[in-house]
Amino acid sequence: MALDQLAQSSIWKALKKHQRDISDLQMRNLFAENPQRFDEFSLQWGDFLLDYSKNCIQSATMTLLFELARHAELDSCRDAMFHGEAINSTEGRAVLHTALRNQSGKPVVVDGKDVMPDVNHELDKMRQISDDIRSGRWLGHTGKRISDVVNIGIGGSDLGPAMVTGALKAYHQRDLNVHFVSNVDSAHLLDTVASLDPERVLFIIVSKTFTTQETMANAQSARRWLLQHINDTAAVAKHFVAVSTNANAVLEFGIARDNILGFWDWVGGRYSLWSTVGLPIALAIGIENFEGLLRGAYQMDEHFRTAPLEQNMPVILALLGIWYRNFVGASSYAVLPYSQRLNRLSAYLQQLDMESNGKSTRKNGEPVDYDTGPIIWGEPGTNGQHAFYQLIHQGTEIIPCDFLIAAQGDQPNDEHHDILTANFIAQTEALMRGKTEAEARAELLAADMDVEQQDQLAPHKVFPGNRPSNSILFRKLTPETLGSLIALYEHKVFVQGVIWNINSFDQWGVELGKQLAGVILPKLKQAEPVTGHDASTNGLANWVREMGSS
Ligand code: G6Q
Repeated sequence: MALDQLAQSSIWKALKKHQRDISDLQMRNLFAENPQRFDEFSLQWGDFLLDYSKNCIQSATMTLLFELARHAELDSCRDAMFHGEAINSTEGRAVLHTALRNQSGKPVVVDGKDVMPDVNHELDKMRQISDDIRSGRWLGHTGKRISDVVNIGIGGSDLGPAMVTGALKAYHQRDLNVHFVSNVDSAHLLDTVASLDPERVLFIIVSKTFTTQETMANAQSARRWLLQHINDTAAVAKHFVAVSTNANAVLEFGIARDNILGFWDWVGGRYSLWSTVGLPIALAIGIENFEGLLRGAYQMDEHFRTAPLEQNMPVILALLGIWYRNFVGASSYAVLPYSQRLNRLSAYLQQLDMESNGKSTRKNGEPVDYDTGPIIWGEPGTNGQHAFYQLIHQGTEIIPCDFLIAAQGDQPNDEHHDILTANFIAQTEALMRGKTEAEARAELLAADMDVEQQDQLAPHKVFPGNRPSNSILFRKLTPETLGSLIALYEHKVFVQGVIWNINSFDQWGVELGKQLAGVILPKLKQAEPVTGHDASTNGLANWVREMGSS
């Protein structure tokens, strides 16, 4: 297959050469020379605007990148995903999070069976539970209304729902609080339940496999906590629901069959917030708003599926990412939402992107000979401006950034939102323009500094500029726009995986640590010293055995 020789392909080589040819270009000059640059390198879609004009690119760059996407046969790979082919080759699974938000009324067939009736059935069950809890019809064991929901899950069973629930705080039902416990550190569960009334708590145990060590430990502890306060095992039926593909294990845990929501092996953990894993979201914002989230994602799916590559937002974002990773050599990528409520977006995208594309083996089992997924990181603006932006502006590495903001805040006439927006726009301008030595000197002169002081300070006040950013704007942070935004990144990650010819849907890299933790755990409690590992591992385990018990 052509992609197996990606780095030797003529299009790859053409991009390498092109990067060398344009490496001296300065974006500030490109803007000065071409007043149409914003029109040329921006895209409006629905309530979204993507401005990618502040990138170190020319139209020839994009032409070559689109050719790279065609070389990778992106169209047919995309269709294979939407049509339910087993594109997760190492696990022999289809990848169909798009079916969970399919609003077309058309069937989606996996192994000869339309999955949509099952998808809608589980959504109906979710609607029932969500409506019952929110309306107060569902009562706890002692007859009290549920006031607090504690979601227990980790990784894909935590990050997406936690991020979305936080982002849509404006849509929360006031008398129902939703909490998330993921870490096996008991502080997470204990701190969360400390102020809760057990008679009013509903625990959701979310685990695709229902075998994950951390989630099982937290679920058992939550059960014990409940039964310490309500001394009747029958209470579990009113205070626990589970979301899992492993119904037998859930039943064994003691959760009633009626309280189990299912999903399917063709939903990857980090792509599962659209499924019943989204129950805490539905509880927080109501099923209608949850459906709004699905609708927004569906609209982005349709855009991704049908728009020409040149006007396709996820494709453009993906190709720009490839440009910086493979041709400019950027090893990290910052996601900077100017929204406090999106404060978990970067953490969520870390998993989505790094677990999907942090791979060095191609689909055919051969090692890659090019870089793949970058390090994804970020924090909300403006906080980051007072912390790590220094390095983005004046550090030695190029860090491409996505800046995100809603045009409207939640409050009408909100001066804070104007300040937020001004900072957002100013940062992208500052990164692009930089500050020349002449400009720095002129400022110092205006501040009455003599030549000696100017000589001393000017080098520190120079900003190289030419630092790339995408600006992603949307009208308002609503369930619909958030759904579209998440789907945008999902498809971006997909496109990059296609070009890198890796399987974006497995995660073997998380297995080894899990295996070894299972071996070490019993040894921490054994009477005799730990041996049989390397000196460091033995030493750590033995130090903890000693210090932990004193
Ligand atoms: C996601 C990963 C991983 C997974 C967790 C939780 O794509 O597979 O983050 O979601 O390990 O797994 P369970 O849902 O099975 O507990």
